[in-house]
Amino acid sequence: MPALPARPFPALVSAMALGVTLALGAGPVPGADAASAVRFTTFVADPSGKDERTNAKINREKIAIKNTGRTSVTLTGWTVRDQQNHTYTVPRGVSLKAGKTIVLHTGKGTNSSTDLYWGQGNYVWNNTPGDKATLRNSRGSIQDTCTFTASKHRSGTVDC
Ligand SMILES: [Ca+2]
Ligand SMILES: [Ca+2]
Repeated sequence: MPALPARPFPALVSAMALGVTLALGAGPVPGADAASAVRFTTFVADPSGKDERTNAKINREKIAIKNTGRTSVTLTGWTVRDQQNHTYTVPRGVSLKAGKTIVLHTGKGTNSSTDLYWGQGNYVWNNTPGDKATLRNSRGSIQDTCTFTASKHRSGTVDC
């Protein structure tokens, strides 16, 4: 019996199978990124108050990324993108240890082990429902998405 059924997306299926294998503790593998383990948690798409265009206010727009796996993941080259194709690329030297969370702020700031800064001078995430964050790994494979839905519109925050 073939290992993989004939499906429209064999590459995706094999990538998922690889992720599962790694999550089960296959150990460090060169190039492994424990793909499915890294995901969005909290998405503050429209923070409270007016959208005054100050850096401090813009940085209240943020999205948290968590490594739910058991091994550290290098995030360099990963991207976060909105529905309008504003794209943030994680710079060199950024990794996320098992169980840790890093928060991507829309505005400017100094990156640390807990916070990343997109460097935008204006808001990226829409105030209206429907904007969607997409997380891709360095190979361009989608790892997670989080949509600012109508039901969450009042609070401005989504639990992904
Ligand atoms: Ca806003
Ligand atoms: Ca947007």
